[in-house]
Amino acid sequence: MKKIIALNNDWVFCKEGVKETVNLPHTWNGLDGQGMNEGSYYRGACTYTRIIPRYEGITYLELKGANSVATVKINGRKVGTHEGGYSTFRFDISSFLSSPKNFLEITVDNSENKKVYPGFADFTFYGGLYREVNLITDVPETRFSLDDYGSKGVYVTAKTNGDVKVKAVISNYQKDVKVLYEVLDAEGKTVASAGDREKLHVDSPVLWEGMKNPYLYTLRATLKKGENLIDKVELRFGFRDIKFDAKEGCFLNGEYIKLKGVSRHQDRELIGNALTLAEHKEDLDLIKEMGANSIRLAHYQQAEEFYDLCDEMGFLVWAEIPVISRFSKAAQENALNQLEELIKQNMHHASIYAWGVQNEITITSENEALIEGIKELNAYAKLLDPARPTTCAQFTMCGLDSELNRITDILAYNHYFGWYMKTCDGLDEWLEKFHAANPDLKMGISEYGAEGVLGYFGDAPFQGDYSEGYQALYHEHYIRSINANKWIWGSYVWNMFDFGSAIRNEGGVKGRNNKGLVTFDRKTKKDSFWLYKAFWSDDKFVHLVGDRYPLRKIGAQTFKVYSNCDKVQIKVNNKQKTVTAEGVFVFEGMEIKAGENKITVTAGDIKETYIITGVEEYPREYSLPDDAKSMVRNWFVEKDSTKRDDCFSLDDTIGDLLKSEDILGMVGGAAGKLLRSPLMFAVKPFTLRQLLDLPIVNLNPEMVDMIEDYLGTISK
Ligand code: ADA
Repeated sequence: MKKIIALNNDWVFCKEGVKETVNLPHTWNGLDGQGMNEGSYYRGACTYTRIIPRYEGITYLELKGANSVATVKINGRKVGTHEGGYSTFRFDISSFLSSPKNFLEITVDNSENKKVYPGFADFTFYGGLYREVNLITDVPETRFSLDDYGSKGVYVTAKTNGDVKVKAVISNYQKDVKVLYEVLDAEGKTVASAGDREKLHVDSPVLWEGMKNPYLYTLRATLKKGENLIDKVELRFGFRDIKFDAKEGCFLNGEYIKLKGVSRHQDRELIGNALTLAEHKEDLDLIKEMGANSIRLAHYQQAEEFYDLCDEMGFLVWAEIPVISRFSKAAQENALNQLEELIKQNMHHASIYAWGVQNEITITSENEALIEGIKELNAYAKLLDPARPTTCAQFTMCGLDSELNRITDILAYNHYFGWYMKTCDGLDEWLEKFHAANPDLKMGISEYGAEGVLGYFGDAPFQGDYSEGYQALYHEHYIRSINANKWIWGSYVWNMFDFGSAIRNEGGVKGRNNKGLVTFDRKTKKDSFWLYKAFWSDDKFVHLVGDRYPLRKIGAQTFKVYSNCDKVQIKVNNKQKTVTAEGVFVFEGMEIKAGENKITVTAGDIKETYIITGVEEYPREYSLPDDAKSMVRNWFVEKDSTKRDDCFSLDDTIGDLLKSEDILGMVGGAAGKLLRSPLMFAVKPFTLRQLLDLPIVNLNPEMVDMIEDYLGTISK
């Protein structure tokens, strides 16, 4: 029988000639990947070395995640290379363990690599051996394959009628080896078994019903020689069925369910992606506390234990590969490989309801090769797992009539109306147009969010002030619009947690995307966290918006409370008011006096008390520092205005714009079509701005602003 030996301690880590002893999980970008340096973060090759003993028989080396290209050598001989930073992979090292002490060297490289996704994205590509490394010893000659894309060599799918389908890849099968499949219920009782038939049946199975009842069964696959057990694989799975309808939304086991979701990156302040079970668990507890029932695990495969916990807790998970931002033909093979690893390693998880094949892949261009590439990925996902829908996260500018909207089974859009674009109303206008144009498409919202940096506070938050107050207003708008449109099957806040993005320097914070509902260290829940809790959770509470800011201006003030109670009362000094509402309770005209003020918020038997101080003016530190003030621009848009001066704008003529291939590829939808049409030759002397004003173009003003932003990224 196989034995797993953890190899997590006492590695000698070497970066640019400097050596230190480290334990895994480990990344070398925990600090510099989060803006804690001058300039950029280290992207290059580093080595991890240690001695391993000789093992008799078949021995594998298993790496649960190495970002992003890893080359393994033993005693100086190359064992193999793995490309892609987020999946499990293994090498058979039996023939390399030649002496009692063997020198194992793993080179991990996170430098830019055109052949490996992700190439360009708004998150830090932390380098390192950031998950466990194991030795698998005593591997039997005949075994469930350890060579099938990092999987356990056994695949299971189940239907709500009790049918279970198993597929096993067995290495070196010999006739005297007996295969046995069994299904065990949650108490460990065998409820179905079959010889080497790959079909089993469980009578009246208990369904996996998301958070209502995340009931899991175990498939046990064993290999026996005579009475000797030689190999065993156990996979937990659930009986469940998920369906999507373009008008009615999502159904889990035939019952309507709105997917109330958040996205999650796998990193944390100071430690980067080198996470342990405790951090994974804490993230999930926070997500659960807020009342979400779904998680988009953006933008890549996450830790096995995270999917396990999602199965147990009942979250519905969107899992995806890092095919993001910029399509690369050179990386297509790697994309297919990462997809196969993701699916083969995870297809037993009841929580995973869809495979995501791309995110915002059209931000720099939309062309034939890209469409074909995404079609190929989609078809491959369907081939590997016909039972699960495929999905994708479209860039806001992807045209309503784009062919890309009709590739995956379901789809979703990322929208930042009200953040990268001035007002939230753009969302409602877009939703209406989209649904009218595509009543048959099953559409969700894969991302939406606004920055909320702790410390900034004012009485009238506005777009671009980076305050939690504006972030909360933005989310108030979105959650209401999402709830008002039943046809939207689900949505994902971008993001549950602030995360590392070394390319960023925004809102006075370096190296971080501040769109989290909870801070990077997980210690502070921003106001928006409580807003979602008010709409999504049944666990009763009241939260005074801005309660961490102890100063208020003297005079009549408006207070806001988020709560999931029906009726909330506020008492400011001696004056009290009661409001009945859903989620958001607004109390106008509450008098604040100089000095100390006592505020009490009550709903039923819940009572919270706050002391605030009345002041003439808010201190300077309550607002964005002057040197951090600038227009909010999307993360991939050139922010340096002097550089932007050399770039195109809406005021360039069509004739000049048409000379640039980049521009032709970049402007999608109606405007793109228009640009490519022969009609353009007639209008060469006109500026793009004049053209976009034509009624036939019918773009909302926010989209026009965005086009201007993109043009500003292309040098003339
Ligand atoms: C994109 C992208 C995300 C995210 C977001 C943002 O939409 O898909 O990775 O970082 O931008 O915050 O701007």
